[in-house]
Amino acid sequence: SVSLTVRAGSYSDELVKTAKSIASPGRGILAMDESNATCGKRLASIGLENTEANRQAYRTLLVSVPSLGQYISGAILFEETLYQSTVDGKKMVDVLKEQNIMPGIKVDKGLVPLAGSNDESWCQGLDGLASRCAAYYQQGARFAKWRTVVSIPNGPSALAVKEAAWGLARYAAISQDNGLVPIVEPEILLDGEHGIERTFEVAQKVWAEVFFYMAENNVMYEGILLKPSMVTPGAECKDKATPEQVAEYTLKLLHRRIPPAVPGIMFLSGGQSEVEATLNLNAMNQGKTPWHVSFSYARALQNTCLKTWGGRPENVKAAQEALLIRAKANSLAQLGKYTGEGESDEAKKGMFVKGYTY
Ligand code: 5MM
Repeated sequence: SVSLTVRAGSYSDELVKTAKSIASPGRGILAMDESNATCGKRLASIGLENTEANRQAYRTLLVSVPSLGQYISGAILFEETLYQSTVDGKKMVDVLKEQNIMPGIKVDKGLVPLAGSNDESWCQGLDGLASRCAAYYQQGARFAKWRTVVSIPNGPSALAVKEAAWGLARYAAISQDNGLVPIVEPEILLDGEHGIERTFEVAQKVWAEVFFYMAENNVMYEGILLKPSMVTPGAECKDKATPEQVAEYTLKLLHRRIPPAVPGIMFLSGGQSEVEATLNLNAMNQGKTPWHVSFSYARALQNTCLKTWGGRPENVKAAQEALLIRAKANSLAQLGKYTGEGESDEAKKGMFVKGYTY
C-alpha cells in the first residue's frame, strides 16, 4: 500500500489524526493566544490593567463557556495560559480537553523589522524551537501556530516573501518532528488602498513560496493546517467586496495553490467585523471543497464577548453567551448555513486599525 506520509517521523499518524479532529464538520478554532502586550491592549479597551490575574480571569471565562466544544475544536493559547490554572484552580488545558477542545500553542516570538527590506517585518522564534515544542507537547499542546505578516503597501519585497515562507516552512518541519500540527499563518495585512486583484496576486505569490519551501523541508501536508487571510480589497480601497466576491477570489486562490492533501483551511479575521467574517466564511462554504474550510478567529470571536464582560464578575455569564453566539454562527457558516439574521450592532462594527501592530 502507498504510505500516507512523506516522512517517517514517529508522530506521523498522530499528526494526521490531530489535524483531522481539528478540521471536523461544524467546528473551528478559537484564537486566544494574544501575547501579553496584545492582551494588555484588549484589557485596556475595557479599562482593566494588564495583570496576570486579569488575564487569568478573562481566559478562565473563555475556556469555561458551557457547550463550547460543540463549535470549537481547538483553542490556541499563549505560553502563560498553557501553564496556567483557571481562577478556581483547574488547569486551563484540562478544562479545554473535557470539552473535546484541543489545546494549541503560539510558538512564534513575534515580529521585528526585516533589515534590508522596504520597512517590512520578519518573524522570530526558530532558535530553541524544537525543545520548546517538546515541552509544550508534554504540557498537553497538540498543535502550534506561527504568524508572520506580509504588507502589500510596503511591497511586498521578494526578500520579505521569501523570509516569511522559509520561516514558516522551518517552523512547520520542527513542529511536526515534535508531535505538534503546525498552523501555517502568513497574514497578508489589510492595510492599503489596493483592489482585490492585487491582494489575489500577492496571495498567489506568497502561497506558492510557502508550499515550495514546505516541500523542500519535507513537511507532511496531511499533518498541517493553514491560516490564510481572506482575499479582500485593501481596507482603504474605495471599492468594497461582497461576501460572494471575497469567496470567489479566495476559493480561486485556494484551488490554484493548496494541495487537497491539506486537511483544513482555518481563516483569520484580520480586522473584519464579527458579522463580516462570518458572512464571508459562509459564502465560501456554499459548494464542495477538497479541504475543511473554517475559522481561527481572535477578534471576530472575542469582540462582543470582551465588551460584554467589561471586567465585571456579574457579566461573566452574558459574556460567555456572547462568545457562544459567535462560535455557533461560525459553526453554521462552516456548514454553509448561516443567515446573518438577528446580529447585534456591536457584532457589525469593523475592527480594522491602520498600521496595526499586535
Ligand atoms: C490572538 O492574536 C494572535 C497573536 O497575536 P500577538 O502575538 O501578535 O499578540 C494572532 O496571531 C491571531 O491569532 C491572528 O492574527 C488571528 O486573529 P484575528 O483577530 O485576525 O482573527
